[in-house]
Amino acid sequence: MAGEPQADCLFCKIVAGEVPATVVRETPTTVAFRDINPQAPTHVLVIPRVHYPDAASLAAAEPAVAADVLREAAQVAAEDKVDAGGYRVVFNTGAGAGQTVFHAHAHVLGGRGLQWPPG
Ligand code: D5M
Repeated sequence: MAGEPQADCLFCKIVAGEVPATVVRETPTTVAFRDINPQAPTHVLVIPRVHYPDAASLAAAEPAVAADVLREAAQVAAEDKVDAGGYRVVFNTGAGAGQTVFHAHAHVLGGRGLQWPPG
């Protein structure tokens, strides 16, 4: 069912504590942890505890939780002190955009200059 944990989902396993992660923040609806392959000095993923395959389906089904993810992205940037210098929040959506884990997640990237447009 939509929103339910998926047995084959890596990020559902992180939410459940079955796969280790460097968790930096937790709320009743979200978990934030450091990316295993960081692309910037700060590279944190903010995920909803509920399972939706991407940000679009999360926002459509549970807009309040999607807002929680955005709020937590800002909190992560503030706690890592990258907010003043500027940071980026990215939702890769679909394989063609580079999405590899199909559990909605925001990348929070900061701590270095970021080019535009991204590759
Ligand atoms: O981003 C998926 C991201 O998930 C990618 O940047 C690597 C990261 N990743 C994969 N496995 C782990 C674990 N176990 N811990 C932390 N981070 C992880 P996408 O937008 O789907 O390409």
